Amino acid sequence: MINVIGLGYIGLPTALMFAKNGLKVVGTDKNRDLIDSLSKGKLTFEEEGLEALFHQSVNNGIEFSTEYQKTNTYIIAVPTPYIKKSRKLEPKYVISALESVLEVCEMGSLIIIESTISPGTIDKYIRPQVERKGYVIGRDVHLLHAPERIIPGNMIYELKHNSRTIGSDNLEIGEKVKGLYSNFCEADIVVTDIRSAEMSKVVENTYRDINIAFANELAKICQSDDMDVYEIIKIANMHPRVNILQPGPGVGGHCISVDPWFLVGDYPDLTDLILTARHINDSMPTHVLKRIRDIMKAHNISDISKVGLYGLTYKENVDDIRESPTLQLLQKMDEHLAFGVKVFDPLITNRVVDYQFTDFKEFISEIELLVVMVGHEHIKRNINVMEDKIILDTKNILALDNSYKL
Ligand code: SAJ
Repeated sequence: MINVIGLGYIGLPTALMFAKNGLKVVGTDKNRDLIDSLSKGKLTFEEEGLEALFHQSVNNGIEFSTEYQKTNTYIIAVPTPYIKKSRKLEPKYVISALESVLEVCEMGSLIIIESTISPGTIDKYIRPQVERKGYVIGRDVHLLHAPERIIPGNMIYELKHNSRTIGSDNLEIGEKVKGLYSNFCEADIVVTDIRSAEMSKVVENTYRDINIAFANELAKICQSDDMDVYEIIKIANMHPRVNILQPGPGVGGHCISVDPWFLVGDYPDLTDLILTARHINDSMPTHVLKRIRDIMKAHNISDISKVGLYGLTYKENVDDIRESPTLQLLQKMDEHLAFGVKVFDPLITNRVVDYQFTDFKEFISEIELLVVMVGHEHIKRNINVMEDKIILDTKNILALDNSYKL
């Protein structure tokens, strides 16, 4: 039996995939409300294909509990927040999950950490903790790191089709865990050592952050000198060895905007490029604010309450607002005591910020300048409602001739 610890964005779909493919799975989370909800057949977040997968897994007997189970295979997928001040990883949830596992696990158990951790975390925090409890690693328990790679919005497809990495001290044990993941993962699974697995995960997200920073810097250059950044990126990407990502109002989410900081925090003297990329991406909400100010001036709009931000989530078609560019932008406005900008997101129905609307038509009717911060499908379907609005399309998704761009 596999005991999956932590039933959030990663743990839940992973547990469901194992169960769907016939393995006995118990999902454990300390959040009783979450367990009650899942036990009643109610999902806690939306994701393409998750509902169907959930029903299949329930039919296959997946169980949910607040208790850690006595077994020999654990997958830990608890959050690893980062400490804002030091920019370092906060390992306390992984450590506490590990301690609870050690209290119940069978001898020779596999303890697989899926949560993203900064390079060196297992050596620095996890191994000493296991040893302090009197266990011999490699004999009493086996530690592994199997970082996830799935992208919100396409998680279920990617769980099956993305290649994976298994970090292990011992090749044989690594191969055993590779066999386990092969139950649902059809792509290559690379077995490597633990530090390489930790590092490669953070490197992947850092690579994307740097690439987006390049696109954002290009957007600023092009905007300053009246060139079309989208046209230029499109043409450059036709070169067989060029693949520039898209500029946008900032980089949010719990991965790309966070993981590069682990490298900066641990290697401050060696991370000039990574740090600069972070600064460029973090500067984008301010760049959007400048664009808003210039457009307001050009159209004689003096009242900020005539401006509406569309989108609160960190990217399109997900309901996750962590570190979102819109929240970053509102924070900047707050610092300048500029209140009253209106906000709407079709996927966020609970109230998370001031001046937030839940009715799209009402939101639109009260504003003159619409700032598209997120490219949800919803807005593409509603272009007709916005005909008389001035539009700043920071995601370049509306294909309107007269809209302003980043
Ligand atoms: N963004 C841009 N321009 C782009 C692409 C993205 O501005 O061309 C922005 C998005 O709008 C968003 C942010 O970047 O604010 C991050 O979004 P994302 O779609 O690039 O990535 P995440 O954070 O949803 O998921 C990433 C993925 N990592 C990589 O692609 C290397 C995913 O595979 C990881 O599993 C995930 O991080 C994670 O959990 O680490």
